[in-house]
Amino acid sequence: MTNRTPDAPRIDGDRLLRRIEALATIGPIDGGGSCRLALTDEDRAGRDLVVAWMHDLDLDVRVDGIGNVVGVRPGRIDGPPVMTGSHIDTVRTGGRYDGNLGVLAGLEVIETLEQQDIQTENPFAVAFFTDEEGSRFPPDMLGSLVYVGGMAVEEALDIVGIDGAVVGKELDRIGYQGPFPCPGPAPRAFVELHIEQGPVLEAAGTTIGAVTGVQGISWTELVITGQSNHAGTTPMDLRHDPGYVAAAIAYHVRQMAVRMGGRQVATVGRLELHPNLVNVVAASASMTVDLRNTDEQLLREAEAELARTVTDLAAAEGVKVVDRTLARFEPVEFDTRVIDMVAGAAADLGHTVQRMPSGAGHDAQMMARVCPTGMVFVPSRDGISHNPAEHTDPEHLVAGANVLMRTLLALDASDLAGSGSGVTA
Ligand code: HGY
Ligand code: MN
Ligand code: MN
Repeated sequence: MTNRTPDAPRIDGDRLLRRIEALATIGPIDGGGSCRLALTDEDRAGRDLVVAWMHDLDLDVRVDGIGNVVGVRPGRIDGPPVMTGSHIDTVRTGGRYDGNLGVLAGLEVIETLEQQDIQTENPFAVAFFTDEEGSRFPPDMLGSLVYVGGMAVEEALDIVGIDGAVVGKELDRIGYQGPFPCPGPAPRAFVELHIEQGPVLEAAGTTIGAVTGVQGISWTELVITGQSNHAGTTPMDLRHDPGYVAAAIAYHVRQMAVRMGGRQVATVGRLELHPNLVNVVAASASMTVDLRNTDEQLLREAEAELARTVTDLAAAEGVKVVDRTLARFEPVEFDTRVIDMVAGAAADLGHTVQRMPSGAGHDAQMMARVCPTGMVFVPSRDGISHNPAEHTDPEHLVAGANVLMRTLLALDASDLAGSGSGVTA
């Protein structure tokens, strides 16, 4: 589509794509994706690469007590920056765009401003937040949650991961426990570019999503303890089988989400049996249930039904269940003024745009607690993400970065003030 505003600065698309490729080579996995679980050596290597790029741009690089990294370019005046960013940690089977695009597009915007000698009114900042995925150390969005004061850094540093590692020890081990305070300073505004990770934009043939908010998230871990026994000799009516109860819970939450319809989703992503042998009735099962909905009341109803189901199954089978909440965030609505700026920037640049909620969690949902916040989405091929096959067409990556830049510059020139967010939490 032709650009209706030829004067707007444009990013260097090839440079952005080169950086995405370079970061993807760290923690590479089959299929072209990456595995950089939070605070692992691979995460450290990814951090080191992005920090080096920040230094190349002479940014003032600040590392805080939970390992969030913020690079700041000065503006004409001092004060809270216009901020962008995302995350560079990945799930175990991550793609190369989830999170990485938002951080590298932020770097690209700053490099473009530098190259074209454009001085902004306010400082500009690009950040990557620690442990956005939450799959090693729950909850997700841990770093940005601490950044906005949603969790004390001391509490976050004590979190034990699925592998028994401790956040504070790992942060120290990789050399990213920084001196800057948590909570961090509220920016003037925050906009995050991210792949949609779902099928909506591609199905509609739309290039840009002006994200209206993020749905509510509920993560529960269930540890089910029964009686290990012989698979061949134990009559069915004498069993106390955690494997059966775990499977029944997985079946029930799937049926519940399908029955509820709308935007309700339910996922059993982690399920481990012990001793996990073909001829042994399991002694224990450990599983997670991820429930999400854009409607807080419906999400609570889904949680209540899960709790009833677990209680009933445990009583009938004679097993013990210990549940633990790993993450619980209510739906968030972004600032309508920022959403409008994203939609306006997309239209000005000649791109198709539609407003939509996010099914995935993002650091922006935390930043919305402290400043006017929005997000820019670009399409995901076949709606696939959290999968090495994750793909977004280069022209969409570039379009998203240009919309991000235009939105940030609009925020810089605006007199936007106040939190303005619609945070329900
Ligand atoms: O789980 C999520 O939605 C995000 O990828 N952390
Ligand atoms: Mn992400
Ligand atoms: Mn993700």
